[in-house]
Amino acid sequence: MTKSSVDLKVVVLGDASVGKTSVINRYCNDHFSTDTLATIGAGFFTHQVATPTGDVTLMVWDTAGEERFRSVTPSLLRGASGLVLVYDMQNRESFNSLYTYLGMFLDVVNVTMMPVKPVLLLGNKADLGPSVVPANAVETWAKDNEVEMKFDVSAKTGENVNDAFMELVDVIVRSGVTPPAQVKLPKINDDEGQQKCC
Ligand code: G3D
Ligand code: MG
Repeated sequence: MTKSSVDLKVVVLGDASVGKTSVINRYCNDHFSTDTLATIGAGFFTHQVATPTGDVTLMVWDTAGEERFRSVTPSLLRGASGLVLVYDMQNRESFNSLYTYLGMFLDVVNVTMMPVKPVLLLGNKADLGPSVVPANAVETWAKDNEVEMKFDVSAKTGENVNDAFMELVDVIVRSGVTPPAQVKLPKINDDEGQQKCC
């Protein structure tokens, strides 16, 4: 893959233990670990993506779902081009929290110029069986909030994870929106799936 010319930042938000770190680890490293450590603060993984218009370095920011870290979320969202919302399909509460996270994103990032809202909704842990959140509740929530991209995924099996992120990248790239949605950050190195923490 050629050296990328565009860096895009996406932020992953959701309650604690819904599988944010696991989903990112599956996407960026194609790996699932059963002994994930709770995320403290935030950190990012990078992933190189080939798109029809060129290569993109995606910075996927992982966050801690705990209430005590929520005050830092707005600064993390600055410069983001997209949002990944994650809930646990076995945990209704985690679905109910999504509205708060979406609001945080929309408060910071102006998406009005984009034809499709750059928000990806992931119901994680699909491998554990049917969701406790009725499909029509997800449908209604997505429609009310104009969230067009939604997938049931499993970080454990990898089901739909890649396709979901591909769709988000595609929407962001096709929108052609330039800064602040697109951000240039210094390159640390060219390794795929590398994690940085702060
Ligand atoms: P978080 O980053 O949102 O806090 P983690 O969540 O990625 O740390 O995952 C929390 C727990 O859920 C972990 O289990 C992890 O293994 C599990 N998990 C994450 N994704 C999946 C999935 O797709 N399927 C299943 N079955 N489990 C998943 P532990 O036991 O370490 O708490
Ligand atoms: Mg985590």
